[in-house]
Amino acid sequence: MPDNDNSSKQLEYAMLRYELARDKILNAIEGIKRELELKRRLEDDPNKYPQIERVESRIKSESSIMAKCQKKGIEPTIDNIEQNIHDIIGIRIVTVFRHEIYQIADALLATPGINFVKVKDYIESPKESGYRGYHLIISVEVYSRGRSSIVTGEIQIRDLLMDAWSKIEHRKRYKPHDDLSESLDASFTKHADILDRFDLEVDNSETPLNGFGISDPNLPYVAAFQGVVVVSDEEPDYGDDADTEFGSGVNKIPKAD
Ligand code: 0O2
Repeated sequence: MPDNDNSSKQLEYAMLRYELARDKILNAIEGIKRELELKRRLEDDPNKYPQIERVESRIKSESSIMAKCQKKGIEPTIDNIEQNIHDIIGIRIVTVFRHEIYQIADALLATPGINFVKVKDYIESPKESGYRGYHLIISVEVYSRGRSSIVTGEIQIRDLLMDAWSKIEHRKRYKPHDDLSESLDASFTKHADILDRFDLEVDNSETPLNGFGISDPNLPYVAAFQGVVVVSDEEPDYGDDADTEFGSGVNKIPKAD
């Protein structure tokens, strides 16, 4: 991390931008969660609406940021960090059922101010470890020091079974403090597959995918799930002196008529 006075001030300002962006994303999620809770309370069939079981968030620690810079082979400058590391803000949403993951992703991407950058679908393509989850990289605009900045963050959406496995595996294997026996190592991967089968079995596939009332297949953001990226009428103008530019990483195409 840069060590002179000016750099450490710049770092503090960068961290402020991350905190503002995290709060903005959390606020959007809270809006979705509360509306769903209300719908579940007021409507005839509460199971029609997805349920957000819990929301967690963290800002990556300085040592983790340094480790990630090393892993990516980049100098740990603020510009490099802002442009190459997209999970400094990490937000996790836990749903009850598997299909609800996609409904929540849908709802998020339909929220004004939340811009789609990239999806990593570790449910369709689990990691070798057995890890499953739906990771959305999104960006939001924040204002500080009289300027606008685009800040990216990662939203991990998992259901309860995926989350339980991941939490235990995170403690015992993913970020281990002790050596893991070979048999437990293999057991994690085997049980990820077993849980996946159970997860599919209990998933209520009858629940309509438009339960939240916004998942219209004609809406352009739905294309995001098909690997095409989307969602704005036109490229926003952040001005020449915007703090960071993720323009090249944020792959926006105009809405279809
Ligand atoms: P922590 O402690 O949870 O914050 P990238 O360079 O960002 O594209 P990366 O870092 O592999 O590639 O990102 P990716 O694939 O989105 O995964 C990052 C996060 O997913 C991790 O964050 C974990 O939270 C979770 N994750 C990924 N793989 C596993 C796994 O095998 N087991 C578990 N339990 N979690 C996993 P961090 O920052 O690594 O860790």
